[in-house]
Amino acid sequence: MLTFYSDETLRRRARTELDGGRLVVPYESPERVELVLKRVREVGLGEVRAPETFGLAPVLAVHDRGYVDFIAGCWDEWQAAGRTGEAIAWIWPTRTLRDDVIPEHIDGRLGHYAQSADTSICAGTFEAAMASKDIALSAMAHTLATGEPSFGLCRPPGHHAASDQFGGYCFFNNAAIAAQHALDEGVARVAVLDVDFHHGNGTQEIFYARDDVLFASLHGDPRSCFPYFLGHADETGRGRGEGYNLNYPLPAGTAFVAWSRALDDALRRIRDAGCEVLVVSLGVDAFEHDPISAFRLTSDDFTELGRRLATLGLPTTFLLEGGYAVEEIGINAVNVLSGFEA
Ligand code: Q9C
Ligand code: ZN
Repeated sequence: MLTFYSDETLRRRARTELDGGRLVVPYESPERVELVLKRVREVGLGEVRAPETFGLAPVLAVHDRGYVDFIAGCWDEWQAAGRTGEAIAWIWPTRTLRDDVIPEHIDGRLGHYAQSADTSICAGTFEAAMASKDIALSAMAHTLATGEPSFGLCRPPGHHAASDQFGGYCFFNNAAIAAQHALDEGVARVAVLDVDFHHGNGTQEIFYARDDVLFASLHGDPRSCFPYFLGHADETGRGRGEGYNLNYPLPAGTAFVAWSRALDDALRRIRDAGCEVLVVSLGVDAFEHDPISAFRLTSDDFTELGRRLATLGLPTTFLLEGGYAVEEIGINAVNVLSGFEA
């Protein structure tokens, strides 16, 4: 299987994440992709290729123009305001405030475009996000051209990024951008299967009212897990999108037996919907030792996940999302890909 990778993703090296009232070194670190790349090479998964550049048009196909401009200019604006730390949102248009007038001040704009305070913006964030979506697009382009599976070593991840919001370490929604690209190339219906521990709220929001993308997500129940405010089972889609959004919220402590029952149901629904291409939002934070998650998948379970995905027989693009047990991230991500090819 071909892997797409770029050093440009390493240009985001945030120093701060607000975590339990402290500023810590972010869980979403540059070494994550370096370790996965190392494992790809160790097991001889296949060629590692640099991405093509696709520009902003495919980003603007799923994200709001004002939002993209904000991500592009935030760091400069923040520095122009004389700030020394990284850009962190701290006020939001919550229930009792107005959200229809976008502020001019950088602090207000940050609150408008942020969904959580865990994700600081620093030098290189926009450049890394651009490289990440180019990796996703290149992987999808390869799958479309050849029918062969591909792996996009995306970083930063994407699935929490909504049409006009960043958060959960995500800026551009790589999976949504790749799925939309497939549609624009003539595919009639794409499935996005999100196996990251966290609900893919951004992907859900982007495609919620549409029937050309089936979104299915297995995740920690939002009653007790990030992102807390989306991902319930009764979110089934809107308008013509009704029935094309499938959430499988699962309790903390879920292990592979229960997890894979939800997986098999999602695979059946993907089959029944006649999807022609599969995008896998491949977070490996469902791993038993993930430091910020609560499922109990083992490294071997990830291999079995890959095997079951292959039973769909669809052209498939895997895009890296979360996974923070840095020691094992390479093993777990590559186990899925090896299982798929077995
Ligand atoms: N600092 C992905 O897996 N956790 N994002 C915040 C408090 C947010 C995870 C913890 C988790 C986001 C792509
Ligand atoms: Zn996650």
